[in-house]
Amino acid sequence: MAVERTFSIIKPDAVAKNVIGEIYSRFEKAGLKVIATRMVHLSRKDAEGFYAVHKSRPFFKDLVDFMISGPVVLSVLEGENAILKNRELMGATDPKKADKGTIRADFAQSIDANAVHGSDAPETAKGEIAYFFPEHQVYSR
Ligand code: RTP
Ligand code: MG
Repeated sequence: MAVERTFSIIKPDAVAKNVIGEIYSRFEKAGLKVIATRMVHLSRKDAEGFYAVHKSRPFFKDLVDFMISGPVVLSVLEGENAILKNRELMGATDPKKADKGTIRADFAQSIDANAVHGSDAPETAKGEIAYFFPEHQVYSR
């Protein structure tokens, strides 16, 4: 299994809940290393650009409004099978459908306020990482 990188966002609801450390701890216990990190309050332009793939979806405006409602934590995670591993740790998009013990089951309150984002494929991971982190701010180890 190859070492991969994935992109993670701890969304405004989870930052407000004070569970940044809890979530990082789950990444680390699963063998994922935080190799880049930054807390930021996204601008509307940043959030719209990041979610451009969802532009025509009915939930786009609510999603962007939510993502700019407070600070978020952006991270690059590295490890074996990192993309799928992170998706498993996150659980289903809708926390009501998320497996017990996943981040969303434990910390999310709704499909909008669902605690975390994680890349869904190698190409999207690459693009999402590059959207927020220049290569010299990513500390592979
Ligand atoms: P994410 O991109 O945040 O990791 O989540 P995901 O892959 O599980 O979900 P995705 O389909 O990519 O949707 C991105 C985010 O949009 C919100 N959403 N709302 N109301 C709705 O039907 C709906 N569907 C999606 C969620 O916050 C989701 O995380
Ligand atoms: Mg997605």
